[in-house]
Amino acid sequence: MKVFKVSILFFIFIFIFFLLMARHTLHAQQQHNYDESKVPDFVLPSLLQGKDGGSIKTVAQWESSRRPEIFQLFEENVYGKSPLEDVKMVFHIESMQQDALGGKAVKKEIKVLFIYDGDTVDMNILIYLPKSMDGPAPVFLGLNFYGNHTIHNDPGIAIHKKWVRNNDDFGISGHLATEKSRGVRASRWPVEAILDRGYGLATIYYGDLFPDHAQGADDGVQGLFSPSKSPGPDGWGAITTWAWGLGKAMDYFENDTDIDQSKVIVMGHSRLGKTSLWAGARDPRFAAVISNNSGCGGAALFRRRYGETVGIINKSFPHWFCRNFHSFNGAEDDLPIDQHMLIALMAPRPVYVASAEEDRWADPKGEFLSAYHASEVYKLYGLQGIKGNAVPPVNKPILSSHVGYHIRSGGHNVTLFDWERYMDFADLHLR
Ligand code: GTR
Repeated sequence: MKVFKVSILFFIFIFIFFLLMARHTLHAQQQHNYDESKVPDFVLPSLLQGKDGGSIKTVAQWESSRRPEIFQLFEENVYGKSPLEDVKMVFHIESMQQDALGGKAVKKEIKVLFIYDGDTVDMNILIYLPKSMDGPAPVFLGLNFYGNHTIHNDPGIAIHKKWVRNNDDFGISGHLATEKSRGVRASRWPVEAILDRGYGLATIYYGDLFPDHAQGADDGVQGLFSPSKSPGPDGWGAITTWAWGLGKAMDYFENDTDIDQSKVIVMGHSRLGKTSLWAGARDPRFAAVISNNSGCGGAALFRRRYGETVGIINKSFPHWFCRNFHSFNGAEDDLPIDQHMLIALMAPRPVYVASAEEDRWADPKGEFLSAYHASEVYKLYGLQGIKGNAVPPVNKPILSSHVGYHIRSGGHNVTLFDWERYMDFADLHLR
């Protein structure tokens, strides 16, 4: 009897011990640091040293061996792979207006139908092109958070019927968008200013591809392939699915003679900035890539562990990355990559990273350092990257080099200042 009691006590003790340990680990993962003096020492994985230890000295070596190696590491450990089988696509012109926005723009709404194994999912591209253009227009392409109708108060934009995140300020409840949310995100999409500078704008509601919640996969594109092909540990998360959709928009642009397919600039903010970077890495057809306040899993270096960390992001958004990525919670130094390598995958194409001074969660310094370290690969191409390793002064953009950067005053947002710099950068490098 006594032995029995002792062993029960022993088990209770062990149980409590493990409970405390688990809590401690969880706590350690959720803590975030905003103190620069507490950023740990770290060594970044080398860009120009291959897996076999050999050093990469030429563009040919980079393109044939190191770049594919790094790309695969990102697919397997961070974002996940999209299926090898492809879908069929049908493009429908849903609307076409020659004198939109008071005569400034040609507006089109294109429904892209993805067809696989008898099932369909649709993605809707809203496009504004400058009316004054002669010849195909260069275009900025970006996903949006609440629906195409939220980017402008143009009454001609269709309102989607997909799942959408509730937002009291935007009058969105019951996960359904209504007329009330028309134009609510217009401040982030200065359509007229973009048109005035001779660029077009194309945008897609990201929920068409993967509704942004942990159970969203089957209600978007992944539902076409699953359940028979549900993703394995290195299978696609939401970010890869969103990036996949951006690539499909590029397929559409190749069929639209009003769009200059050689000048499509993919741009995204926050989680959609993580997505624009990954889309640019996956698809070399994007002529330039822009990351706006993309932070952890975007431009910021994981190893700095400043602001949002791997453990925190995987806990809050378990569906964004592949399952393998979760094994790096609290273990950033074990990652075979860091985000300077993601930026380097854009080379030799122009890439722009933007931070905001008050957006500490996204780690502005970590975003800058990624851009700085990626510049090594641009040098291989004989192109100018970012020169010094000091963050430039606030609101003083670096534009002339192939790797651009600015830190803007203010918080986590997309402003006219940001857009104007993206257009300056595109004018310099693409026109
Ligand atoms: C935050 C998340 C960030 C960023 C942001 C956004 O909650 O922690 O990584 O992606 O959302 O996308 O707005």
